[in-house]
Amino acid sequence: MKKAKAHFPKIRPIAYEGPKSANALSFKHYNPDEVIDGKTTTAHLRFSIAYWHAFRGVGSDPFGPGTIVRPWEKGTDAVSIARIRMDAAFEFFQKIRAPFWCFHDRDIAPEGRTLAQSNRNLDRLVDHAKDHQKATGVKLLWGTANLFSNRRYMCGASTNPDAHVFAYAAAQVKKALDVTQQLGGENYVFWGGREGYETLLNTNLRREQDHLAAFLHMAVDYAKSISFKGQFLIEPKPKEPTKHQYDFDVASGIAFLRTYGLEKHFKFNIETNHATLAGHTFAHEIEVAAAAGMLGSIDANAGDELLGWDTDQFNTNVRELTLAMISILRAGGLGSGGLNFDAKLRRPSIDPEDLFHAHIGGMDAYALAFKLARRILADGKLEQFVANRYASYDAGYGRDIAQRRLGFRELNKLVLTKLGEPKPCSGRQEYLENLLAQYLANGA
Ligand code: XLS
Ligand code: NI
Ligand code: NI
Repeated sequence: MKKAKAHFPKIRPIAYEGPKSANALSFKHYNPDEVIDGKTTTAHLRFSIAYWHAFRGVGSDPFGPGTIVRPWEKGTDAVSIARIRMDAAFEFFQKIRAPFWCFHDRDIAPEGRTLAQSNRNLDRLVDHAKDHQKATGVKLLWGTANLFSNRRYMCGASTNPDAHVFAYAAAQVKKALDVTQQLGGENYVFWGGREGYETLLNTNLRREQDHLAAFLHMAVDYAKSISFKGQFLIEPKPKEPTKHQYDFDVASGIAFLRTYGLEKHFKFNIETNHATLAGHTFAHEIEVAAAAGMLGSIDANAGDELLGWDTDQFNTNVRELTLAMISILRAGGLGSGGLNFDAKLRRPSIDPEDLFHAHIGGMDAYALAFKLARRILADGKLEQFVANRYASYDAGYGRDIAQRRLGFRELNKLVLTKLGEPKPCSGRQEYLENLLAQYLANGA
């Protein structure tokens, strides 16, 4: 591949300079090459850049069009612009030291007048991406299809009342799976888009859920037929764009998948801001997925405590991320998943340099949280506390309860003849919060 012109000429590859560095364009905690337990930090954290935000985000909101104008967005031919944009993107991936990227089909290539034309455009950009991946070593964490922007999807894709739209969405996802496979994608994501409803006055909820399940079964069958090895991921979100999204949260996602016999084929892509919109903490969603053996990947971002929509901000809340990391590490990590920055610049952050500040902050916060979580787990105080709290189920009648060897009759007799009144025991929440605060204050 011939060397392209630099799109971020003033910015050198970001280097680790340690927590005391005064250089804003350096990592304070993310030391990509540091080897921990035989693996580089890069391989542990598997950071990924979200193409739609980093390279298609323009800062628009319902009150005005974009504010962010990139110097490389020049020309009249949409496919040529898309190619140059991709050059800029891969330069960024390398300079920010991200080993992965993620995209929707329509992020990387313009939609054509027909599906055939859209597919041709996509093929051209996929070829370009292949060359870039080869030249840089950056890999595809996951691919997905945009089934929500085009007008045809205004009433949903697979849950659309019109079977014609369902068929179109199927054709689009078939192609998205093909190209994800061609680029070696390690996962494929299904975020609900407009799979939900606004009013029951025009909606048959049962039929829509049946159709969504039919769609996912078709995806599973097709992936098998092409020997696609990537992991399928559902990304729950409770609301936005529709008022009632069907994949509300991880728990309802698990129920949906089990109802329709899909649970073996899917894990979850958990997004911080979607968790909080559902009224959960980030760590709660991770724990629910992990408990079912379905923790897949993370869309790393943050919401705003005061706003009730998906603000997709970069997350620098080390406390929140440390708790999340504890849950992730305890579950044995993310496997083929990673930490994808599904996060965007604020509307007035218009310089290319802001892209670097944003991602440096997100990466550093996660890297610090990772180290803190490792320390906390290695220390074992928290783990030991929780283990002790449940110790009564480890032996005797407690173990018989857990193993379902006793019933109400036996326990009734046991309480009446032997056990009597239980002795209450403190949950020690404040003590544990202080312990956590101490870990955070002492640093990694
Ligand atoms: C939107 C979602 C979306 C998915 C990919 O809220 O987070 O960006 O991650 O379709
Ligand atoms: Ni997301
Ligand atoms: Ni989101």
